[in-house]
Amino acid sequence: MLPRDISKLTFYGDCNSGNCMKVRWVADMLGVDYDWVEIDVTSGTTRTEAFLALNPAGQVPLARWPDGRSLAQSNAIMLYLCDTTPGGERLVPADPFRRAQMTSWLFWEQYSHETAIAVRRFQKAILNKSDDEIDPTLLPKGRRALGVMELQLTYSDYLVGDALTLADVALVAYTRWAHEGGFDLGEFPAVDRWVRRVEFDLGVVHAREVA
Ligand SMILES: N[C@@H](CCC(=O)N[C@@H](CS)C(=O)NCC(=O)O)C(=O)O
Repeated sequence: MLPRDISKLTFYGDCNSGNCMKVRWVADMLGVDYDWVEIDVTSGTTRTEAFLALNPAGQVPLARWPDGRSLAQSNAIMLYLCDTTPGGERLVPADPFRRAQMTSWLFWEQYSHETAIAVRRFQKAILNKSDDEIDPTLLPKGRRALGVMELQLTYSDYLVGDALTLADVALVAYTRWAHEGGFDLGEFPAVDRWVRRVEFDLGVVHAREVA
């Protein structure tokens, strides 16, 4: 059930979704006051008329304000939170080129990383499909994405320079769960070290220790 009226910023999200958790981590880091409405993405709730009225794409995360505004897309929500919350500038470089580098990683995450690593993890760990039932292109595509990150993180501690930005938050969301999708971070040691670094910065327990 979706609340009809809300009195403060409300996030609709599923705690098993990296896209949803990245929004939550940023909100928590910035001390944003919000309500969280848990929506299991396998329950069909995102396809109900009530939810589609808020987000025609039928996806979480979704941010909704009491004045009626709603915003979809995890990376857009994170950017908006940083742009409108004191302290948000800590996660977004002031220099326009650095900011563009961060945005470049955000687009890459959604096009080349999430579409392989998050999708394979969803099929394997959430829908419990066997490897035979999963699109065989996802494994090499995800490994290629991890290889790109490995190359960058061999040279820098964070994806953009030497400080945490939204690029790290966006990309750690599913990289930390990559093992659940059948990926071995042991093959990508710089990525593995970076995952622990970013989890520490976010105050998140290491994913493999939770498991
Ligand atoms: N590009 C979107 C992806 C959102 C997305 O894929 N959401 C999934 C959960 S991770 C979802 O809501 N799936 C439910 C559905 O498609 O019905 C974002 O970054 O917010």
